Amino acid sequence: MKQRAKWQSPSNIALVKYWGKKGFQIPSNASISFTLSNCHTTTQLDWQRAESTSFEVYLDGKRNESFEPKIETFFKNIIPLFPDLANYSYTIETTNTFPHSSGIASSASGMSALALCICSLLQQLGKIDTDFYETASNLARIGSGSASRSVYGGLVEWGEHEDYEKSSDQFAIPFKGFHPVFNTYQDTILLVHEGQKSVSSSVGHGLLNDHPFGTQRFEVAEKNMSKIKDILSSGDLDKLVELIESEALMLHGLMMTSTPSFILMLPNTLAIIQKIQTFRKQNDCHIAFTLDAGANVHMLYPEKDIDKAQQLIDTELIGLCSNGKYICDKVGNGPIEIEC
Ligand code: 2P0
Repeated sequence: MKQRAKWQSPSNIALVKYWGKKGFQIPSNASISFTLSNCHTTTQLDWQRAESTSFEVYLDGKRNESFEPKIETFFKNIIPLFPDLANYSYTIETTNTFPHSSGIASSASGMSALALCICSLLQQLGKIDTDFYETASNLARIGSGSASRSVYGGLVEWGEHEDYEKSSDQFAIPFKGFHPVFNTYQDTILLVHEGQKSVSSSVGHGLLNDHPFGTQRFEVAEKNMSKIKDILSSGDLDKLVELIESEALMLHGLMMTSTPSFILMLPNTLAIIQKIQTFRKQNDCHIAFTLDAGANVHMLYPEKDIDKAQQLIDTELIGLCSNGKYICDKVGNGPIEIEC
């Protein structure tokens, strides 16, 4: 039997943000994201029976020992769930479609791709007795919270919330029944800063412990999850724009008001935000922004606004991007298993 699995798995962009944990990889509030299409990781996992667990990680064909401790920690955390995983040595070969230096987080796509490969191994061993993707999402979460949402296409919810049936802190679920406008939603990622993020996600999540506005944030996030469910079902884009921009600014506001504080926006981030808001007012469209924990801007818009968005980029935004760079992406269908 072949001792290899290969999966392509996408990144995602959160609309209501996960920021803050209660306990080990348990989110302080539920979150919801669009799965992307073009920004993805492809990972091949090879395994061989061995006396003890060992790892070799290759990135773009080159051994990358700096990733190996993170992978080792990940396996240490999932082996208690699936003890058979301890009986192998692993080779992990991974490539991303987006450049490493772009400042786009690869943990969601990378950890979900690896989790899916591990699930293929577990399936071969006959060790998966619940749903394959639910197991993959659970393992991906243990590697990186946002990765739990990357195992499904479309819109994906993670975290227990009373308005989302079968929602769980352990794994993400696909959000069904959304308005068709979201089948073709666009995400243009405007690269303001290429390079490493200045605050790691573990430090970032930790900032919410004892944060002066932490409790309020988690309450607002729970309410925003209720609101966005209605918005995504009805396709009310005016309300969507208002909610996602507020979520993005709140995320950054929380980082600005924590101890220590972090300002992750750069002057061009703010300039882009203002250009987007002014253009929207003047051009009767639904082009909006959201932000990750960094300086880059995700410009989200429906397919009907593609021409306007391109005009905005060409005339106003490209000069504010690092080396004029931006990445065109859109909602995607989720991971793909690759023959190998
Ligand atoms: C999100 N982010 O919902 C939020 C919004 C960034 C900003 O989840 O510690 O890499 O690996 O569970 O998932 C980034 O944090 O954190 C993140 P870990 P993760 O997408």
